[in-house]
Amino acid sequence: MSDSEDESTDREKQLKIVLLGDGASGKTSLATRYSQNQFGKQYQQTVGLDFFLQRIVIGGKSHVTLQVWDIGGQTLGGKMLENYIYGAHGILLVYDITNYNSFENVEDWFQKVKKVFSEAESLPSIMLVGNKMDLEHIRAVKQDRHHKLCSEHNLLSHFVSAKTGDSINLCFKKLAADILGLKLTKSDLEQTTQVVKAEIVNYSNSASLPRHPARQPRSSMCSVM
Ligand code: G3D
Ligand code: MG
Repeated sequence: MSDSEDESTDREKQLKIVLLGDGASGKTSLATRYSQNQFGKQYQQTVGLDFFLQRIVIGGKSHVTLQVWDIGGQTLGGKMLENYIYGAHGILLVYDITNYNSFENVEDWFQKVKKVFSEAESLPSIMLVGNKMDLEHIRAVKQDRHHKLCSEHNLLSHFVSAKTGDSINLCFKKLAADILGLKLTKSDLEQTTQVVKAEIVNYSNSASLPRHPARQPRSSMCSVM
């Protein structure tokens, strides 16, 4: 296959994934952990909107690029929100398992997605993500409630911790596999469930650290699609 054919295949397989959910549910932390394997050093945002690209392999042979969007400080009433959701192939509806309110509001975030896709034939793949699993001891949302909401709205389900990194790669892989109609293999599951220790940040030194490691193919400026 020539280089140009290679590139066009890659372009075809770029999936837009949008992180939605209440402020402080951990969207930016999830994005930072996934893109840079870091916690607590949030990337600089451009006018409250940002995305990065992440290449993954599913089933050992299907290459796909995820275009992961963080909506920044946008709230449910935010003017730009519908533009961010527009064209998404996958949505992560994120809530904080220690904050019941953030779970209750998932319904409204879901309705917003339905509104944006009301003219379309089908909804994107949507996953309910309970974040902050490292705080299980102060969990405020019972697992039953989580699973009930998933079955009511036909949502994929996942629990993660942006702090420890637990299960984050698998979360994105599961969503991408669902979008593409692919099955995850045993090796996909094994490779992506490892727990990464949260880094202890020395805030007095962290200001001088580079925020964007060179190997990360991400854009610091982007336009609304
Ligand atoms: P948002 O982008 O959805 O608004 P952030 O949320 O990513 O900014 O996270 C909000 C706060 O929750 C941050 O704390 C962040 O460190 C914390 N947080 C995010 N994910 C986790 C997690 O998995 N576990 C724990 N324990 N905390 C998490 P601060 O104190 O900076 O506001
Ligand atoms: Mg944020």
